Amino acid sequence: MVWLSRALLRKYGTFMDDLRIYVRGGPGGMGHPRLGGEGGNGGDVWLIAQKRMTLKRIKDKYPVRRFIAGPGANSSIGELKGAKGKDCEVCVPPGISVITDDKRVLGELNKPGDRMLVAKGGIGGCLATNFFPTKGQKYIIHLDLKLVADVGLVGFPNAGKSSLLSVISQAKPQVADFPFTTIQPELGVIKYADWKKVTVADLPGLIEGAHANKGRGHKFLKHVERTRQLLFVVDVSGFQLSPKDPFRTAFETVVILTKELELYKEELRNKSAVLAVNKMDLPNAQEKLHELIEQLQRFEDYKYSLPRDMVPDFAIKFREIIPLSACTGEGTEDLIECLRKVIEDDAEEKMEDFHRKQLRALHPSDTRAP
Ligand SMILES: Nc1nc2c(ncn2[C@@H]2O[C@H](COP(=O)(O)OP(=O)(O)OP(=O)(O)O)[C@@H](O)[C@H]2O)c(=O)[nH]1
Ligand SMILES: [Mg+2]
Repeated sequence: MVWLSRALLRKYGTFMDDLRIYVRGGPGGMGHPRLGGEGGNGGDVWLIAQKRMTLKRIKDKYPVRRFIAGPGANSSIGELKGAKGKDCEVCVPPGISVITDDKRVLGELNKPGDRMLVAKGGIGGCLATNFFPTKGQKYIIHLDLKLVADVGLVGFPNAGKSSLLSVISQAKPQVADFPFTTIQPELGVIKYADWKKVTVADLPGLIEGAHANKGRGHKFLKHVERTRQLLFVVDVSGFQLSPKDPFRTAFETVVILTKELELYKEELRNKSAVLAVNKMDLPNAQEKLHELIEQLQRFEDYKYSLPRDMVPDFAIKFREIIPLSACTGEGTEDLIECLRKVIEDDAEEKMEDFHRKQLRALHPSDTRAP
């Protein structure tokens, strides 16, 4: 297994979703004490989101990963007000969170053209600074790439997430009967007859303890955060990571996945979710499906049969439960239609909410507004 993961890492090792860089604003220029001249301000460092840019390209182009803006010009007899230093513009991929070394989020760049100032240049020398300039700001920051997708696949390893993605979209992710086949997120697009598109992110399998970064859980959970809709994928027959790990039924896998999301970030449990019960072609799948549905419907009764630390504070409410088989294709059309419907319903709800808020803002005293 170790050999296998190394081979896979060699193959997929070029994918990067985090890059640490050094940024420094330019120093200000000297003032001119005798003539009262002001030095120019130092240049600033900006991040600019650009289509088709990748973190890997930034790293290849700037192996030292230092981005320093130009110095402000000194004040001189010919030019009393020194010119501003040259700004340094770093092109980054859209869908980036900018994070400090101590995990503080400074901001996000979500779409091409978004800009963010990350290090301001120093101030040019002037009367207030006794004509001495100040240095530019300097930081070490992380460019943290999150996938922006409509739907994120969430499940234990081997549940059939990649198989499902390859059936419902044009993507061809690797599929194999060992855990952790997928080690990097991959995007697929579902194309509908009327050209509507829904993007789906295949994420590496989560395991128990993912919230505490077990199995590099954080790396994968962070991608879940940005998807609009979660698609839980479970194996109707349950899951066992290895012979020394406990066997988990389909119900237990749903409960554990919910708990892992909740422990990682409480807000995740408010995300809209659909449940795909996969491998319905296997023997006894129908009985197991009925059992799972019964357990989910009567969650409050069944949760007492589980260890306490496995049970989430709130049961996730699935918008739909869809039995299917990625192998035979049974049920996958229902899933494709269902994903579109829930995404459109959500968008409509958000729009209504927005209009309601606007109405309230226009008539603050009108309590009759819905
Ligand atoms: N019988 C049956 N097997 C399936 C089905 N879907 C997937 N499988 C098998 O389950 C195994 C795992 O499938 P993957 O699609 O790689 O699973 P995954 O969830 O992407 O796994 P990781 O990438 O490891 O997280 C493969 O051997 C698939 O052929 C199904 O509907 N029925
Ligand atoms: Mg996979």
